[in-house]
This record gives sequence, C-alpha cells and structure tokens, in this order.
Amino acid sequence: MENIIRVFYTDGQVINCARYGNGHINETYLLSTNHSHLYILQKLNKNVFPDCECVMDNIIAVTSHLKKKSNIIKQTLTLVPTRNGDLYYVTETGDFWRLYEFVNNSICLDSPESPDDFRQSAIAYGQFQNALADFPAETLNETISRFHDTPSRFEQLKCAVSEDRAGRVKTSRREIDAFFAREQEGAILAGLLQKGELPLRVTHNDTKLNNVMLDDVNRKPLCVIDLDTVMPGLVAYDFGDSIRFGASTAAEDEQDLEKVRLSIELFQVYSAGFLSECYSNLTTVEIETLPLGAKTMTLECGVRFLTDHLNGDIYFRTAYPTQNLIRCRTQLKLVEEMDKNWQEMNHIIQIR
Ligand code: ADP
Ligand code: GN1
Ligand code: MG
Repeated sequence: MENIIRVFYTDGQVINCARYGNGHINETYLLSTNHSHLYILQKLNKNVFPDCECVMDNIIAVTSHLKKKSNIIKQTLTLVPTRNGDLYYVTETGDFWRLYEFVNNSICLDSPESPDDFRQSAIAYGQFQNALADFPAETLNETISRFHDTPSRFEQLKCAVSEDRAGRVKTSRREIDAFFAREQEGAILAGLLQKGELPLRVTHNDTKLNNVMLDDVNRKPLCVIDLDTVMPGLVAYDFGDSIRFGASTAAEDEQDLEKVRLSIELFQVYSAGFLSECYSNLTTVEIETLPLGAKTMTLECGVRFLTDHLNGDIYFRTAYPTQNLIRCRTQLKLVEEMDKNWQEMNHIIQIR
C-alpha cells in the first residue's frame, strides 16, 4: 500500500489508510495526511471492468464536462494526479489505482434518514442528468457491455443455471423459477428501446443512495460519485435504480422479508424531486415508463444477484455465502410490492 500511496501527489504525508465505504465493487480506502487532508484511494475491480483504461477515460471526460456546469451542480469528483502527472496509476500486475479528493463536510447514506434526504438525492441525480444532457454520448466507452440489457441478464442467469458452478441450483430452485416467470415482463423496457420509442441519454446507471454525497449541515446535494458506469442509457434506469435501493423499507440484504416493503411515500418524494429537475427535458414516453424502470431495475438486479450466487459469488462483494441469495429475495419481494402498488405508482407519475 505504501508504494501505491507514494505514487500520488498528496498534500502532506499520509498518516492513516483504512478500508472505507459500503460499495460492492471497488476496493476503497480513506487516506488522511498530517495536513488533515482526506482522500479516497480506490483499486478498480478488474474482474468487473474488463478494460479499466476505458473506465478512467470516461471519468476524465465526464468530470471535466461536469466541472463546467457549476450553474447546475455544486461539486464534481476530482482526481488527484500522480507525481508523474497521470490521473491514475497502473501497477506491474495491471491493477488500476486512482485517488480522489474526499468530498468534505458530506454524508453518504445507505438508507434515507428522512423523506427529504431521499428527495435531495433525487434532485442530485436529476441535476446530474441535466448537466450531461449536452455531453457527446457517442464518445463514451461502454465500460460493462450490456450493463442494463435485462434480456441479456436473463441469458446470463440461464447459463449460470446450466453450468451450476457452485452446486447451488438445487437450493435456489424457488428463486430461479420466480425470476423466469417474469422474464417477459423484464424485457418490456428493452423492447421499447429497440423500437426507438425511448431515447438514449448519458446516464449514471448506478444511482444508489450511497452514490450521492449530501451536505452534512443543510443535507442538500453536494456531489454524485461512483462514475464507473456513466454510459449511454435510459432515464428509466437511473430513476428505477434509485427507487429499487432507496424506496425500500429495508436493506438490500434483509433476511426478514416481512420488513421489505416499497414505501409509496418515498416513491412519491423521489419522483417529485427528480422530475422537478428534469421534467421539461423528458419525452412523454420517458416519463410514463419511469415506474416500469423501477420494476425492471429491481427485477434485473435480483437476476444479477442470483446469477452471482449460482456462479459462486465472483462479482458482488459478499460477507457470507448466502448473501447474494438473500439479496435476490429482497429484490423479488420488492417487485411483488411494486405489483401491488402499480396503479398508485403510475398515478403519482401521471399527476406531475
Ligand atoms: P463502489 O463502486 O465499490 O460502490 P464507490 O466509488 O461508490 O465504490 O465508493 C464506495 C464508497 O466510498 C461510497 O459509497 C462513499 O461512501 C465513499 N466515497 C467514494 N468516493 C468518495 C469521495 N470522493 N468522497 C467521500 N466519500 C467517497
Ligand atoms: C453495485 O458499486 P455499487 O456498490 O455502487 C453494482 C450495481 C448494483 C449494486 C447493487 C458496477 O453498485 O450495478 O445495482 O451494486 N455496480 C456495478 O447494490 O455492477
Ligand atoms: Mg458505489
């Protein structure tokens, strides 16, 4: 670690380095220096990102665009250069490391402490959408191929079932059947995209509540982080993934499914916050398909957790062997909750 840290041009000497955050993908460390300067050091997950250079090229381009939009957004992630002036470091073994300025005086939440926290995250992602509206989407690399292509995620699940690499198919039958019963439903959004009824935009694609930093005093949006998956996508992906994670009444890995509900209040609050920022830029079909985005992203994420469980937990970071199975169950429960609240969800979006 010391050799990695020394590569970067820090303000003062690094006196502490510790694992940090609850992300499922990268290795994240908090660094502090004897000048009381904080940084976030990350090793990219090269198993998840086959071409880390493409990821870094996107981030450099997107952050430099966002920095020109101080009229729309407050702060943008800032990469700290190496002593050679590069914006990331590649080790001899091909690992990619990067250093970010820590977003000071901020909070990062795994669940909203009040409906207003969730509203503020919606405003952050809505502003992010606006700030990238004039970014040349065709110049972005696809950092993970077919990331939100739900039918292709079902194909990956089929492969995982037939390979049964971890010998877990037998004990996951109920979940496998439940997801496949919804395969057609999961393909509706992709079908609309294919028919040209929905426009591709530059989207974040991983809009969890813990990928936005709020001001720790006034709790207003400060900075959208985790830009590894910024790529062309549908607005419904960004809206939907936020609802999936933040409008649930329980954690993604809650074992007691009784506790997992869709909060209609949080759905309403997020919809209002998000649309207050980007309503005028969206087409009617985009707005109408936001609830479908929530259901599709939840279904898709459940499929991804189950696939990883069957593959032996090779993608998402896990703390125990059934965590991905438990995660996929909460997603299934949330999809059922969305079925129950479907009319209400659509009504909330329509009355805007
Ligand atoms: P992952 O892809 O693994 O989710 P993230 O980039 O989201 O990685 O980082 C993991 C966590 O580290 C975030 O949820 C947040 O708590 C913290 N974090 C990341 N970047 C910053 C930053 N620039 N300032 C403060 N905290 C950060
Ligand atoms: C991962 O990186 P993180 O923890 O913010 C994943 C998302 C999933 C999410 C589920 C690159 O997000 O797609 O929705 O876990 N990111 C990647 O919690 O796969
Ligand atoms: Mg993250």
